[in-house]
Amino acid sequence: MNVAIVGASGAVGQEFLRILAEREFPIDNLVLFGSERSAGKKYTFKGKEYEVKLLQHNDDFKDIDVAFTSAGGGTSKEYAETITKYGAVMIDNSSAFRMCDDVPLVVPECNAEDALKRPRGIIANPNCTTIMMVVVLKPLEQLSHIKRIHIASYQSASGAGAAAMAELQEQYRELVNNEPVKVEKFPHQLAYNVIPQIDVFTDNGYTKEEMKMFNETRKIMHSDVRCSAMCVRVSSLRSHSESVWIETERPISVEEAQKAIAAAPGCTLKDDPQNLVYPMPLETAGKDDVFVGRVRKDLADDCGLTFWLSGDQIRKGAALNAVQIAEYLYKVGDLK
Ligand code: A2P
Ligand code: 11C
Repeated sequence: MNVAIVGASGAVGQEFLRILAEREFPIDNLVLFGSERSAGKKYTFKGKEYEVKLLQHNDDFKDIDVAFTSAGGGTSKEYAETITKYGAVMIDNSSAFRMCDDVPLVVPECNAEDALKRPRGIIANPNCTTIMMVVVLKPLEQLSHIKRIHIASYQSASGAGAAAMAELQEQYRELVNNEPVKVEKFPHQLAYNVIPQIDVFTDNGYTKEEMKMFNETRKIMHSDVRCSAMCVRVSSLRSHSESVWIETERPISVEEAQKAIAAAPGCTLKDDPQNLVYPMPLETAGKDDVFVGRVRKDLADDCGLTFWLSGDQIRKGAALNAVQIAEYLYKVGDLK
């Protein structure tokens, strides 16, 4: 395969390099792209150095089979045609195309085969918070249809990119040294704080991040489920966590749910509260699975179940999910 990474210098871009190497993705040629800020910089992949090329409207994608793009929605929109013109499959991590009818939105554990129908050559990678939730919802939906979801998220700094992670670390240093705290990447100081806002507000009082959870969950799961989300930024560095309440058509017991989650691809059950065992971002960072614990009945709803999850936002929430999509296409012989 000839593979391109657009946004190679970013948090997700760097994770693409690690994951493609770890999983031995079959790469003949690798081409890295960025803006003027990183063009010319070198990154090592499997012991060989690669220089970042400037992303431009030219024929650089002519021989590319698959392009992983994670350089923001504006860049994806501007370059989609350039990238896909000669048949490259663009697996796009931005929100630019997710809700387009002619672009599949894919989490391989849920709807891998949707990736096969892509009239524009684009496959969208969902929002990280949505990806991690649907991986766990899938085995529960198979037990009984999920009608309603309430979710409160605890999202790490990494969701806002590499510079935001550095800003959080810098804020703690500044506070310890009694220096003024710089705030650029978040709406407020994040160190020693939680911020009940991710992305901008929409007209209904929800943020765009919260509306992504409503809309993307329905598209991925092919479901009429309604999802009401409260998305919050916390000071963990790279794993997102979520408290999820679901209402199903028939009541699901805790044991039934635990068994289904433990057996589901991409999920690890870590649910032993008596021994203080439940997933936490410090432990799930750097891992592939979504970790689930605190499974219990919803005391406010006879058909309700509630649980806690935590997973690495940069891996399963972004780069890993995109690579798994490419692996699926490769496995079924659907890459050019
Ligand atoms: P660059 O560093 O060259 O600007 P993060 O999500 O961690 O903030 O990273 C964003 C990524 O998107 C970076 O790799 C950045 O590259 C890339 N990027 C942003 N704008 C462009 C652009 N116009 N063309 C190419 N890459 C871009
Ligand atoms: C965050 N979930 O944690 C966001 C980042 O739609 O891909 C990813 C935004 C998106 O800030």
